[in-house]
Amino acid sequence: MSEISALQAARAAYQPKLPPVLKECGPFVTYEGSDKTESVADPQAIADIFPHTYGLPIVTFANGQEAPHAPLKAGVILSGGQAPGGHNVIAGLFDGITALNADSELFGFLGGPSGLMDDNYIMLTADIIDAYRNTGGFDIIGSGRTKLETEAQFAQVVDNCKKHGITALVVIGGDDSNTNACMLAEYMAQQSTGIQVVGCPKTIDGDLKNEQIEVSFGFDTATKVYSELIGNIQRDANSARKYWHFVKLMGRSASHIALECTLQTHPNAAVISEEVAEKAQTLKEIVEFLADIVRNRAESGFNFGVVLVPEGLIEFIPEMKTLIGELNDLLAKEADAFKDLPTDDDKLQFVNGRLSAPSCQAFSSLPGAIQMQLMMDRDPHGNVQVSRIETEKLLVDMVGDLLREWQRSGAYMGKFSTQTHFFGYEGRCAAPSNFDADYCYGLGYTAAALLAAGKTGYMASVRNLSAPSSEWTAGGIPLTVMMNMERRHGEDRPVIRKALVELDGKPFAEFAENRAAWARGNEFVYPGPIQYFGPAEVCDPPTVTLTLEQS
Ligand code: FBP
Repeated sequence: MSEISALQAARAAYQPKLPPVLKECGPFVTYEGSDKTESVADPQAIADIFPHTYGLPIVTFANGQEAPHAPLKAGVILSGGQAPGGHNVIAGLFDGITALNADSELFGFLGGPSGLMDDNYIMLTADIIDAYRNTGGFDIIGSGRTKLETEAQFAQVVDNCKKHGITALVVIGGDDSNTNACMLAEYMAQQSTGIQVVGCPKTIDGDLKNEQIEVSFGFDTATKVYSELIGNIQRDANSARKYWHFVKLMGRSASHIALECTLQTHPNAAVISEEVAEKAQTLKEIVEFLADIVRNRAESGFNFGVVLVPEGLIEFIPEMKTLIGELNDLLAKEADAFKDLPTDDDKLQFVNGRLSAPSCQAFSSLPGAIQMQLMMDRDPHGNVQVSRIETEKLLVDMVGDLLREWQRSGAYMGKFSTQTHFFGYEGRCAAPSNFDADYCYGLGYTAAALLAAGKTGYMASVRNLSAPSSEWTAGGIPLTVMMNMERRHGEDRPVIRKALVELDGKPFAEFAENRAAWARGNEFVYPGPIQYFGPAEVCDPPTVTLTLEQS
């Protein structure tokens, strides 16, 4: 076995805290059900597509008593981007099913959904699980972004499960993966396969949430890691007083990560994509807004500062959204012709000649490097890979150009030296905070209890998360509750609704109330690194977003 750090060795001994009902009753819980449920939108369309799994009650675990249970053979996959705590979900699931019956078995399908289709797996034994408890990463079985959505794929999954006698699958993933889990559950029920499907809410992006799913796992740890780094940069900026730092933060679409880090650290400026879309701000207006903050601070003698930019920003700027939509269609339809073009110039000409006039103008206004980044390969869902677009550099360039213009007319006298950063991969595989270690273990254990209760088409739900874990509750929410119809690739399709930052919500209100003061002064907060040993207020606090949302 490779060497492990002293911290990892100490963390291996950490026993995650379970919601009390699971701690007392193990997976042998009884449950209470709500009334028949409805989907968040388009109820008739969703009911028609999911006749076997629509309308199930929300399940809340109550009491329970140990009782004999047959061994359970379950399979598990990790799907999509890494998020801290994934290993603890698997550990909770393993402990849950082996508490039901010591002979239960857990198949870990390798590399995400493709492992399930190709029957590529390892048996997850107690020794393997023990080596990964409370660690970051998804390396125990790996992950992948293959889509699992066609009937032929589902049939292959059934064949593989039947071959091994697997009667339950747990999908640990984000909105797209759980949308696929919902379809798989419906297929399993429709075909009377007897195979249960349960999901767990994963993504650092924090955009898989609703009334029952208070937060997706990994968001807590990732935002704490980024906030530590931002705090360190703010201290450096405030010490050296010579640089403006532009920091791009991961989060494919929603700005929850950027907003949470802003609330934790109080930078001089933060752009929130959802506000940009709501106000239909142009790129030029965003640049003017930021340049104005730089100029005002220069007048106070502060030629330094920190700006946070969400990764998904570019797709929320109306003219860029249209441009990206056209590029996505073009690159999908003419993929072969485009792939064969030999030079970057040929590619630019090819694209320019096929865009609408306004998009052509928006495209031409961008620096060459960004144009090339917008033409890079799409992800399996046909989306631009926003993590590879250097929005922070784009903004630095454009703000710098505008400040130079103002300088020439005497409207600005300051200095604008810059540094750019992108924080994403630094936090995605960090060792889980106590919050994520407990939450993830609870989610995995909840999934086991849902399986024991015979449930299918549910997502594991652990709730009341802003309170200490001794007050957490657990249960399941039907996957169909989260679904609505959306236009994807020219078709109306059922998908789990993504949760964007709500501009009338408390976290955004807190930012809006304070941002002018944070822009003017140096009210930086330095959160420091995640702590595991020490007082609860240092080691266990939930995110500011969760605290405000539940206050
Ligand atoms: P998931 O939604 O699958 O959890 O992934 C989130 C994410 O971390 C985004 O924030 C980011 O845009 C993307 O993954 C990057 O993924 P990759 O490294 O596969 O390009």
